[in-house]
Amino acid sequence: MASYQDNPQRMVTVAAAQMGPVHLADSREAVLKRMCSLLDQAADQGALLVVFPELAFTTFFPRYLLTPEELARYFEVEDAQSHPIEHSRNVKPLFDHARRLGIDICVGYAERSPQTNDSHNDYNSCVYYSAQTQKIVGKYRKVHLPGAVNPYTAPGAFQQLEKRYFRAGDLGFPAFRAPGLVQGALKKENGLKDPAVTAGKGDPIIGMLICNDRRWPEAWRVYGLQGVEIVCCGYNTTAFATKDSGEMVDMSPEEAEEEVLLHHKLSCQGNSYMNSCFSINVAKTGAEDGNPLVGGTMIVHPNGHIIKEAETKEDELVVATINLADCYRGKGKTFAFARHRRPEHYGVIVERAGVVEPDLL
Ligand code: CDT
Repeated sequence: MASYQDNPQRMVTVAAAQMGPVHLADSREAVLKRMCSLLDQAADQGALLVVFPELAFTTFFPRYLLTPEELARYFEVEDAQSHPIEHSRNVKPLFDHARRLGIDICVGYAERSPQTNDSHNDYNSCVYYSAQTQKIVGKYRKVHLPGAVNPYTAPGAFQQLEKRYFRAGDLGFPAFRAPGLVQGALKKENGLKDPAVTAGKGDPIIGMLICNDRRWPEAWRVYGLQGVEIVCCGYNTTAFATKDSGEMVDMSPEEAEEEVLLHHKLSCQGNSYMNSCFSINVAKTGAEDGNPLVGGTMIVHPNGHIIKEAETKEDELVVATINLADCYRGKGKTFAFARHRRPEHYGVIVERAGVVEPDLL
């Protein structure tokens, strides 16, 4: 059983690279230039990990009904053997720049993996690129896809067509270790095998979520059960949307945005606390061709406090130096899972997706 005793300080400087709007007419070169400039700022401030938003390279295209031909331009064509994402022509400059600066990046993109039967396999994905190994060491495909397959027909209805354009992620929630972020991390070659001794002393344990996933405690808990220390989560969250019927909601746009921000913060702060992990939550924000996205980029502490948050709705780097050892108060006490969890009572969580109410009286 992990004891989290006598853990050393594990300091690392991390950054959330909030991005302002990416409009339909913005060129890929212009977007990459903005992203590389955020990386330069991160290097100046000593950050070793930079997290970018969901679908960072393009506008949030699931708000539009697109033909297959129109859709193709938003995807990175990926094939595990010959074209991993970091070699994709459209995005390679970002990975090259991260490598030159010695910075790890986590970045969201639309993934298209051609299959042998030629049917498309599209996902809303993100990868973690390790500057030390010059490789992708983590990949995640968004599990919780919001929205609908078919567009709403009412005039003025807000569209969210992620279920139409993407398959639900099929990789689960795989935590992984990122080398090179903290000094003196315990390695396999040190020969120690007892988890009671090694827990909290290896290279940092990372998990990735994408946007809507952050609202699902199950996703965080699966990472929590792998000892996650940093959750990276990029998002594009609409600040104000009409009802599916096209009618206005019963509050002002300002009130609606305030409530969206509240739900975002509750989700990230609550789940960081309940899984004793830091989280780096990163918005694409501002109005994309008139469609408002909420801000709220923030780095959250394992005790649930916001350590640092964005002040604008533009490209902005939010930087914090964190001590991963701060995770162990929760992991070793209130949320010492092995001591306190009762999985024999949690069966319903994996047995059913929807609500089944008790019989009527
Ligand atoms: N991109 C994305 O997942 N957006 C969703 C909108 C859902 S409607 C509240 C989100 O959860 O932010």
